[in-house]
Amino acid sequence: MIVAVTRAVSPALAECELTHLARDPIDVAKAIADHERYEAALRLLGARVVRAPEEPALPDAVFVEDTALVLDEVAVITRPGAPSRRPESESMVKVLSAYRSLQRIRPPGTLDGGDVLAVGRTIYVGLSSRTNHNGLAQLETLLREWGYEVIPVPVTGCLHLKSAVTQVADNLLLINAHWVRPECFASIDIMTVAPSEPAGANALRIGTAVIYPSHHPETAERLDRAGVRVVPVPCIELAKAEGGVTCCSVVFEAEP
Ligand code: CIR
Repeated sequence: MIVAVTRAVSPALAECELTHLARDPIDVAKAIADHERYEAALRLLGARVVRAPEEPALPDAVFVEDTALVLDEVAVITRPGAPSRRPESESMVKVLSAYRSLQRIRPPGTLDGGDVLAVGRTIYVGLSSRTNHNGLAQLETLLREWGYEVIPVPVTGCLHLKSAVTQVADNLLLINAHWVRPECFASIDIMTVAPSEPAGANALRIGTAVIYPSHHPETAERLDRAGVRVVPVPCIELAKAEGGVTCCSVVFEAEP
């Protein structure tokens, strides 16, 4: 069974952290409606949606991806780089302990789940404004016993590694080559985003399909031509908060 942990949009979303975008008014009611469409897309693709407890006082709490990394063997509770986001982790501990044994990133390490791209046994970790060398080193130590290779990847111009690159098929990455160097992923095929859609590299792969923002139609067309099934979702309001489709869930395999 595929589990997708999500969390309700906070009514305080408009006070979210922002790094690269100017603050643009957010229609929270529309963000909530879009988020419901996103959860419906997860269910359509066979995932069981498990909602983490609401955190109405934490503006960015809907972006659960940043709080945890779940692998087959273990879940790692992260220590988000933005101090305002650190209280989001505690309620994820309760949810994820039902599925995995837990490890934690500890101070002075910081690591956002949005900076972690797992491709098989290789874990690419973005060195962004949110994830530091200490966090990366802790992750490497935690995962060594299971034979994962942790590879640091410099990221510029965007918030997280997965703003710049995500996996869309078995051996295919979707990438914005201005934000991350394609050479970092030497053995994997690369498809670039449409030039007019620089934020289009964030796709959420579920099985053989991807959940993908409906506001990036040209890149969606490229994915379609490459044989990737695209399930479009509206997510412009969450994008104003610098969120994408991977950020709104933590997806993993679990026993039924
Ligand atoms: C933040 O700046 O932390 C939020 N406003 C957006 C987080 C998006 N998360 C992600 O891409 N994994």
